[in-house]
Amino acid sequence: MLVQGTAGPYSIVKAILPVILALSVVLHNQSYAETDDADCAVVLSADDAMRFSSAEIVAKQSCSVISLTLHHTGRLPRASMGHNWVLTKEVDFRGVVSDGVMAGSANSYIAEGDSRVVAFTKLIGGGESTTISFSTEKMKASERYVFFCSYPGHWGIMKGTFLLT
Ligand SMILES: [Cu+2]
Repeated sequence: MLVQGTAGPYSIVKAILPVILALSVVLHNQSYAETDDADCAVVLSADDAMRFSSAEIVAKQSCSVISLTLHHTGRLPRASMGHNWVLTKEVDFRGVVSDGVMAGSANSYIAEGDSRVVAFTKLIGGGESTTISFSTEKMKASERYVFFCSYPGHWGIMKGTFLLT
């Protein structure tokens, strides 16, 4: 080892490295959800401040079916602060959103039979939860997927990336 003593730049890096690593783990955990090894399940929440609890979901390719649960932890009703969870390819996002607005609240803001939609939950209000299961058979690890809430205007903020790894 060439570096000796404790005052060199190398030592400083070495000293703060655990702090950097610990911090990155903390930050990571705040915006990240992944499928559980045992049951390929993802649990996500959304609140009255129009936020999903995760900005990124990582799912294992080995999961042929994924279960997704959305909890609305807020108090506002479905009509004014409804949330759902919709999964599409990133390229399809805009089209699905604008057709969803036309489809209206009764259809959870998803156009009926929209084949661009990989999976979606119904629209729920504060205090409610919903769970869906969907197949990953037609999904590709090379494709870019996004998830979002299709309630009008929410998708500007309530949007994240979905990775298959
Ligand atoms: Cu929403």
